[in-house]
Amino acid sequence: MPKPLILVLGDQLSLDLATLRDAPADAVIALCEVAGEGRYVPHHPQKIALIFAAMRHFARRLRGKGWRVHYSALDDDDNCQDLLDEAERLAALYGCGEIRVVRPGEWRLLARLRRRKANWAIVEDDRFFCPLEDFAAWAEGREQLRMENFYRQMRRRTGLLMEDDAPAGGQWNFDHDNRQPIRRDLDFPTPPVHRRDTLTRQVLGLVETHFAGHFGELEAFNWPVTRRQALVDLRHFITHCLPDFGRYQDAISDTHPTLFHARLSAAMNIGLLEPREVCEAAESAYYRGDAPINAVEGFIRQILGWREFVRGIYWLKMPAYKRENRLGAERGLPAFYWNAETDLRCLRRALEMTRDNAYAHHIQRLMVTGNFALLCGVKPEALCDWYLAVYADAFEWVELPNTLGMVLHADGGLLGSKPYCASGKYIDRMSDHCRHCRYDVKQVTGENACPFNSLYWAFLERHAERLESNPRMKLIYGSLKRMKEEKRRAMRDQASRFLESIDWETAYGQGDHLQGYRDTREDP
Ligand code: FAD
Ligand code: DLZ
Repeated sequence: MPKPLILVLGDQLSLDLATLRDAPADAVIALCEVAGEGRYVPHHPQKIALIFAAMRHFARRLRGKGWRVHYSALDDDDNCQDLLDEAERLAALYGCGEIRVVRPGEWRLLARLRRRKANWAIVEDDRFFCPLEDFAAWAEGREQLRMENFYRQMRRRTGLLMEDDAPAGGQWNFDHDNRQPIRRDLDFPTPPVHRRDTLTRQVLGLVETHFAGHFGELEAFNWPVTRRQALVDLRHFITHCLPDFGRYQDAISDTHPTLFHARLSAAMNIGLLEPREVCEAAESAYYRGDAPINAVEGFIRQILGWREFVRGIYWLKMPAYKRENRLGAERGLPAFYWNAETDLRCLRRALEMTRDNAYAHHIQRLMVTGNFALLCGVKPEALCDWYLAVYADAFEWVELPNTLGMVLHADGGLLGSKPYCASGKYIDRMSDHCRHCRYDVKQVTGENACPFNSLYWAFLERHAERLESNPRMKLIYGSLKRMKEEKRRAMRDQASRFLESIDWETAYGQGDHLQGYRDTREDP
């Protein structure tokens, strides 16, 4: 048998990867930095640096284990700058009969792979708890796909937080103990600072040179680029953050980007940490008595429940899922999503933190930048590409269902039973932004009124036909109906004036930072 070429993608950096586990001793392992992957959306420079630095360290680790590794660096003269072309070039160069790759996490790449003529073998990705065929079997025949039902099944299947047949602590879900707002006296743990070795410093220089026009700063780069660094982050989270994770999971801080969140999604998504070991570390903390059940259950639910659930939905529904737009949203993105120049304090801080760290926590993504885009009617395509670009953990299998489904409700309620729309009142309750804001969160109309308020009511009016019969929205539509028409008109006008004042990206790819990106996404 001629030796295979094993292509390891930048988000597959795990020694236990299916293709590596079964690799013959003479296999050539290829890791390829290519401009094509850096540019199909304008990724945040920290995301590109994370992937490249982690790839370079992983190649070194593989060599240390005795593997023959070919590493295509971005500035190699003979680099094709496209993943699939480059792998085919290397297969020819090394006389490999077959190219093996674990199923990529994005449809665009899988679709391209399936159309290739060379001898590609696509191997299932088993770094998840739930194989895709099991998810499809679970979904089969169900009228509604609800995370909570799926999650309970996953708890039973994995035994995580299970005591015989019963959930630990006597309940499946402890969210009633969570959801506390920000408090002035909270002391947030500082994440570990990772040393930048020569490889990482070289990558930072490379990214600075080649991706200078992309939105995002490199200066604060502090992502784990090796498994060892990722384990340091995991230990830090379990010791210092997990005990308070549940309580303050939904809180938003004007100053602190991470609060008690794990900041582990990027490491898990690129293969430096296994979701199972992360869940088991949290479970052990509970049984040691180091973290309460509401925190541990809430945390495990995010990974065993939401993370697996959105992946299942993605592969079940793609490629049609990406075209969904049930609320008929047609606006481009507000231009300030690319420069953080807005006087809405909550948005400004979420965007600044995103720019500086390639990170914003879930509630900032869902209830600040996401909620604002939902209320304004930003079209899924524009918002999804933004989320895919700006976060270090962003890969389409997880980003798209969260954005299109959870945030924009563009799938008609497949992923979530109601839109997560909210007025300024919610942001004021959960955060300390509003007291720094030029707008008054208590006002709905008038020059100083918080724009979230009128946008919220205008959104509800606009989509009444579709949403008012939703049992979870009945209460709020009751309030809307009780309002006098005069007040409703004033709110509508206020929202319209605000929307007119925004600088919108009218066509995708219009801004300098986006020029040319659209064309690089799929083979013609
Ligand atoms: P924590 O809050 O500490 O949560 C722990 C872990 O749970 C995370 O590391 C993550 O692996 C998992 N998790 C939590 N919520 C979700 C969720 N809704 N879906 C899937 N996994 C979840 N997550 C990504 O990994 N990549 C993305 O591209 C991504 N895009 C998102 C886009 C939008 C619009 C929204 C609302 C959410 C998105 N999420 C995404 C989910 C979530 O916001 C991030 O996983 C989380 O903020 C990562 O930070 P953390 O590790 O500190 O998470
Ligand atoms: C995100 C990314 C970037 C920026 N660059 C590369 C790269 O140069 N080489 C590579 O193998 N992978 C990269 N990735 C990750 C891929 O985009 C990812 O594997 C696919 O989107 C599938 O999830």
